Amino acid sequence: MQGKVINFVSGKAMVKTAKGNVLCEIRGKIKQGQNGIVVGDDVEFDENLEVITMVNERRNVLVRPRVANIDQMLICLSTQPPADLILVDKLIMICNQNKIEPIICITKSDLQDVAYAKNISRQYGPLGVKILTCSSKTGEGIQEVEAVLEHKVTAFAGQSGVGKSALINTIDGSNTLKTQELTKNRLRGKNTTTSCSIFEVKGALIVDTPGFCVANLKEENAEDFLMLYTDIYSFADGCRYKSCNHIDKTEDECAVVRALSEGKLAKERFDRFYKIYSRLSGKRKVYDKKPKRKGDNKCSR
Ligand SMILES: Nc1nc2c(ncn2[C@@H]2O[C@H](COP(=O)(O)OP(=O)(O)OP(=O)(O)O)[C@@H](O)[C@H]2O)c(=O)[nH]1
Ligand SMILES: [Mg+2]
Ligand SMILES: [Zn+2]
Repeated sequence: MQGKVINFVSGKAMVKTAKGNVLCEIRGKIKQGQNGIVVGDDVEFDENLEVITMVNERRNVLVRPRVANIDQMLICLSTQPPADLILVDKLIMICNQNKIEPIICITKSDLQDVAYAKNISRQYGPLGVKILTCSSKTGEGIQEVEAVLEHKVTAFAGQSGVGKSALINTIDGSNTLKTQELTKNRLRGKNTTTSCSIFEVKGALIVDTPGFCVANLKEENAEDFLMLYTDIYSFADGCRYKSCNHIDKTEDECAVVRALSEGKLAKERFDRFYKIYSRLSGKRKVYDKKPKRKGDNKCSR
């Protein structure tokens, strides 16, 4: 019989099947953990023995949280805590790298005006990323969020405190998931959600994550990094010189400079890109390292 691993309970895998959930043993060659079976795995199991017999090939697998076969990522951002758009850029890159569809979800719309959503649209609209706005408090936009989740496996990602668990609770019409007020600790990146499991909510499979980790991102060299900024990469293709630095050129020479002046690429997004790109390409040392504070969550970036 076939099913999907939705979480682990005392060393066993909870497998969701068309006929309900079955708690299966993990034996023999199939192991749980770093190189073994993970949440999201599609598996075959022996119905009588309730033992997993095979793990199907994965479409993708992320490192932290360890989760496989994600269709789309709902990247949540809001004004509380203030949005970290470098993190949003990086989450989109992780999506591009792992064939996951990124969707931006502006949460807590009751706390900000339309100008905020417009600014986000200006920066991310040109990428073709879907942008939703919602509030768990007022219910605004919740139906639109539900519609994109249907029949898909979606990982909820974004900074701690952005309202991921609250949003899942609202969609579910329950209070199953723990949420927490923003406190000093929260702003330092201590997550309320600490484990990774899949929930079935109104025909959608949802992974609530303890703040996604950009440890998933393999930004080894400048060229690979540029390719993951798909919008900038597609403009860079039109530059006159092969080794264009996209910065001190004229509009005639450089398609990126041209896109910036025509408003097809947001300056803020380019600046965030360039800061890391120039460090990777060794062009300029502009990477300002912040000293680490005690208690900072290792996994918030
Ligand atoms: N005003 C307002 N507050 C909200 C909304 N959604 C969530 N909150 C509040 O934001 C705080 C954090 O929400 P959580 O759902 O715990 O945030 P989270 O993203 O799951 O955080 P982690 O689990 O730490 O990653 C809570 O105090 C919620 O009540 C909203 O739509 N409007
Ligand atoms: Mg949470
Ligand atoms: Zn250029």
